[in-house]
Amino acid sequence: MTEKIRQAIKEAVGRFEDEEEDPRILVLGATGVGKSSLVNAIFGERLQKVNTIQSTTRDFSTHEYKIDGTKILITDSPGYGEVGYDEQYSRQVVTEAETAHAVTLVLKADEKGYERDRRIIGSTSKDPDFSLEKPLLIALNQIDKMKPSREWNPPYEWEAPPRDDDSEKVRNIKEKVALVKDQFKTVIGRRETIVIPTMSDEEEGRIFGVDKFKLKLLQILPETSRYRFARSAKLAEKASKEVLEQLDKEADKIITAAATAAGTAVFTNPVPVSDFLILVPIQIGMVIKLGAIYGETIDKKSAIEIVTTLGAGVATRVIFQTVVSWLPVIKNALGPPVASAATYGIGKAAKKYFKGQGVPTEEELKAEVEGEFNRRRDKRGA
Ligand SMILES: Nc1nc2c(ncn2[C@@H]2O[C@H](COP(=O)(O)OP(=O)(O)OP(=O)(O)O)[C@@H](O)[C@H]2O)c(=O)[nH]1
Ligand SMILES: [Mg+2]
Repeated sequence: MTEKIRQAIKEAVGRFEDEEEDPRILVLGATGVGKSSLVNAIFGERLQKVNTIQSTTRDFSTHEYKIDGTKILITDSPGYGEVGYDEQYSRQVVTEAETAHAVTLVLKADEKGYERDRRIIGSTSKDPDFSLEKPLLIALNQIDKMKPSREWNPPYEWEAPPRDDDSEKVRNIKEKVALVKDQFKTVIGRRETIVIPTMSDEEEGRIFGVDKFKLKLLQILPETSRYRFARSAKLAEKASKEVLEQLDKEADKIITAAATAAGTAVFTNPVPVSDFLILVPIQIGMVIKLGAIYGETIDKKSAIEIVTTLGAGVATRVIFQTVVSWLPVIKNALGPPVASAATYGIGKAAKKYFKGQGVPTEEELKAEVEGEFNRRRDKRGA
């Protein structure tokens, strides 16, 4: 690898890091519903509290945590306090939500009504300063307490439509999820409500739904803090097969978006093959994001290492020359389909690597790259 490439990779990693923000999550919910337990279940024992920052509002406080070098900011809601104080409380929620990247609400599954929560969410939603873009992510926690409460036999498949042979527990969970969605839909206005049943008591082996809650959190976080969250929450760890499949889909979205961006980058001017370095920032960004999805932290040193490990699969002059020689195009210029296909190939190689499945063979890689090249070319021709 030449010094020029090494330098380009370092710069690209640096730029990506500069654009990232520490994830800031607002956790609402009454006293004792399990907010702290849920936060612990999300990040695991590695979460270390380093500081408490006084929030801008009177009652809320923001806790600063560190996990493997990443800072996570959690703003905790105090119990709802005296009755009659809800309007003021809601104003504080609005203020806290302004800086939050995601707003979550924890409810206890074995309660009814949620009058207080609904009143507060209702008036925050009506507030013109409240951002309409953020969906409300609800953890319907302590799902183990739903009837029959003595039964605990997960996994409970609560997402499928109701079936005649659902167990009593599954039926109750399905009904409750639908009910809560309804109860909050009426107060929340245009925003989306996502309800995920969870069990967040740290008692070994009893956690449920937290993997899905993490996935949803990833999806609602803005691009700028999503990957720091992903790395520290280790989404793939202890995830169900279903959540792992969803993560693969997230990875594919990242690869496709980068492949498109690479095509766009060379669209107006096909660039000389020797100038493929213009694609390094896009490809490095893609590799960092893919790493995050599968729980890997990538700094400047490891980016170079990964790029070297992936060998044939990565943004070196060699792969570009190889790719270009495979493809039936003008050999001295890098057109959009070539840029896209090469980026796609790198993405597929990186995904495989991060999933712990090694690196693809040259044949596998060639098939991916050619397939993508043909898809892109056909689309452009169409
Ligand atoms: N059965 C059951 N108990 C839970 C669950 N999640 C939390 N708990 C228990 O509920 C109690 C309260 O949990 P916390 O996480 O402290 O609740 P909190 O919302 O942070 O409470 P405050 O900080 O006081 O507002 C603890 O005893 C937890 O062990 C759950 O999913 N199921
Ligand atoms: Mg707490």
